[in-house]
Amino acid sequence: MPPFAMPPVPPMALSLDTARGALAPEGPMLVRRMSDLEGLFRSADAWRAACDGDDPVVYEVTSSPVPELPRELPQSVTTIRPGACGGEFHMTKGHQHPDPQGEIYLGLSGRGGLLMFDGERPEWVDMGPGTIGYIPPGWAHRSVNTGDEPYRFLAVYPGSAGHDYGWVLEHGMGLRARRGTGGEVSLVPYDG
Ligand code: M6P
Ligand code: ZN
Repeated sequence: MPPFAMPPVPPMALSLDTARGALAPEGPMLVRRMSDLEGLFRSADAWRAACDGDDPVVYEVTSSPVPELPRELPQSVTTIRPGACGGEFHMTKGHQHPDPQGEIYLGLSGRGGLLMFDGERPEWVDMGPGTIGYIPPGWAHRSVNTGDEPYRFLAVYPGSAGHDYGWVLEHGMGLRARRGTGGEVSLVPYDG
């Protein structure tokens, strides 16, 4: 019998509470605080001050029970809280897939952006409820909350893709999303 005939999880329905970002049944849950985002914001001083303060939760990731294994299609719901650090909007760490495979995001609530970078070219996709963002193979990806409410999205990705965070620390993401004086999004060069 081929291995895919004995799946680690059975066929199932999941319920998604878009207002709370909850999945049922639910798998692992991840909470990332400001102190988990070292080296990512432009202003190291602002980042340190936030860590030394209340070290706020920046985002939470709720996963389905589908495991990150080859041939599986795990799902997760990420909620990025509103806010900024040194004028830069709250964002995810961002990662590259060590096994270059695509990924799909579906905006659920709030306003955000999907920043992608292939090492040379950055791309920005405005995200909101009902927007599907497509991440092609080989593009690192980071999500940003550009609004005043929590920004929430569903992700579906190949279970063998993996998460390489070192790639982003080494190569950057091409652009930074800063909050303008009127609250608007200002995209600036990564070192700007
Ligand atoms: C989405 C998916 C996850 C990812 C999460 C948080 O839900 O892309 O695979 O873990 O966002 O992003 P990061 O891993 O960059 O912190
Ligand atoms: Zn990914």
